[in-house]
Amino acid sequence: MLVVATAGHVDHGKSTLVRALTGMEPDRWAEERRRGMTIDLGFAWTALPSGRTVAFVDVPGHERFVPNMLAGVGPVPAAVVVVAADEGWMPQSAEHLAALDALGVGYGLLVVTRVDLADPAAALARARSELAGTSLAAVEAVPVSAVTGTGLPELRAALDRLADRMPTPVPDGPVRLWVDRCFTVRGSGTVVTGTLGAGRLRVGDQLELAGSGEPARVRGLHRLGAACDEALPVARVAVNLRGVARDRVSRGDALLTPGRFRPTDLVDVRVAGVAVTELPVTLTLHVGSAAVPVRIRPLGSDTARLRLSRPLPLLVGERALLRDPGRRYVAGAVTVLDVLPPPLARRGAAAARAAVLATLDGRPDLAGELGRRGLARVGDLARAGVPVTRTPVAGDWLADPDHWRRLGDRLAVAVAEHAAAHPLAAGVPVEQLRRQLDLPDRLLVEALVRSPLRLVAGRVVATGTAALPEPVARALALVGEDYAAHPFRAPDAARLAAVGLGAREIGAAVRAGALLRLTGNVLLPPGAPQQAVRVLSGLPQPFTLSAARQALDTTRRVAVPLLELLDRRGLTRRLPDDARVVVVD
Ligand SMILES: Nc1nc2c(ncn2[C@@H]2O[C@H](COP(=O)(O)OP(=O)(O)OP(=O)(O)O)[C@@H](O)[C@H]2O)c(=O)[nH]1
Ligand SMILES: [Mg+2]
Repeated sequence: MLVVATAGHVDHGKSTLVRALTGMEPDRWAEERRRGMTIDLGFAWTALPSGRTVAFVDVPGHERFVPNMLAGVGPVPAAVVVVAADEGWMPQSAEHLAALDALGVGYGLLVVTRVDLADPAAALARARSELAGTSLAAVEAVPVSAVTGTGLPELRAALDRLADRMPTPVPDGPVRLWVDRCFTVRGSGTVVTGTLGAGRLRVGDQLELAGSGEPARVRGLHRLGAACDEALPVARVAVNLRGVARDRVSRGDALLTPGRFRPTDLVDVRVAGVAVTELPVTLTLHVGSAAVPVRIRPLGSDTARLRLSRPLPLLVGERALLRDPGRRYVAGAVTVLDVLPPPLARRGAAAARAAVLATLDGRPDLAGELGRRGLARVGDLARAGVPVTRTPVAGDWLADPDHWRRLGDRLAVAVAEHAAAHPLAAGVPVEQLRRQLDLPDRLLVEALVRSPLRLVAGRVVATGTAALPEPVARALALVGEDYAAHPFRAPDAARLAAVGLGAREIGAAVRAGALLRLTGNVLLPPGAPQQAVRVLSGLPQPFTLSAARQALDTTRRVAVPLLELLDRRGLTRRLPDDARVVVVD
């Protein structure tokens, strides 16, 4: 389905044209028909020569109703700019074009109407020159008279060609349906309408309202006035919502796929068409069908931070416009650069931020986002419109590779410093390191632990003799000489006391991985199990405890717990007669 909005000055024949093409009445209100003037959005549709459908969102041209016009064009991907041959280019022709250009609407047609009243050449030439340099510069132009029917067949054909050029919609994307109408149907409850630009809607779907976060289930679905079970983009749809009171939803709200958007009230943007320092402090931001007052904080010559008076489900790269509702003009074209901007608390933060914003163009860029943020959650980036194509470093956390390496280094330094200050302490608690490195999640600390660091019972410990205090390292060197001669002979209590290894020193050495504790104070070098397996595989299999003891040149005090350790690690297997075999894999 091709969905197009009309645009153009009051009384230039937009509604008459829609009526002539569709046979439907776009002016829904009695007051509109009485005054011969569109006040609010109108909807009408018809089949094109190709058989496909075109649906119109007909907008008011009067300057008082520009906010309604903006709600109509905001969510629609294409526009028909209407100029009357007899009146030519007028103020709202210009304002509507400025709005379409600001929103980046690049698909459309120029229609010069009322050609039965005047030669269209002058109006056409002027409109062409006004369109030049805007997003609609390249559109086809068609002169028509809705009264005599001149040009209508050509217009239908041009609409078909426009439909051919439109980008293919994404049916599998998340739904963000900007509500442009909301009403109650007796017996059915609340109904909202909108233009479904991406994603599919089905009866029974669970959605949520952007404004309140309230859940809303699709109770019924209409596409162009006909009930259906499913609607694919692009389509005009009416959605009957279960569980939503009429006063809980209004134009400017949006129906969302749950969890796929993150409404935000703080965005950093680029503003085109005006120097941001010349903007008033407050303006109205128009995006989708929403119009929200915003406070503007300039952050550079063409970038600014907007504080929205209510959160909107915005995406990086989104186009919007700023308008001065009092003075009635489009003040600037907005491109959203960041929907999760960092706070600007420190001195100099605003200038630094301006420098960052100067490098952004609104194109979602995962590497860039991670480079700037260091760390980010998968969901936050996806909900901001940034496709996530990398694997998290921990949980749902993504990290910039350089930042992650630096964090790893800082963690090692922090653990080493702690060990130096508290030589015999059992490592540093994960939570303490999380605070020290200012990380948002303990999972990140745990993921940063890599050799020679080790995670032991909620603490990060340094392993290896290098991490031990000097006297302990010296004592270990002495026992190391004993082990060199007899690797499987554990030093007895007297020897341990002689070299200065008390209970605390032994504990530190064991945690650091410099000693292996078999039981109590039965200690071996950390590589003893592997070495033992090498020796034991040289024995005729199976072998007895006594054979093992002799081959390892050790005592029962060591051999019994050592073999039990090997059994537990699956390196040896104990047979029913208490003999063992080395497990070969
Ligand atoms: N002669 C002639 N009159 C036309 C033509 N198109 C529209 N009109 C007349 O122009 C007047 C305004 O037409 P509308 O269709 O209401 O104009 P509009 O652009 O929808 O106006 P707003 O919605 O108020 O902005 C009406 O009196 C129409 O009958 C045309 O092609 N030829
Ligand atoms: Mg009208």
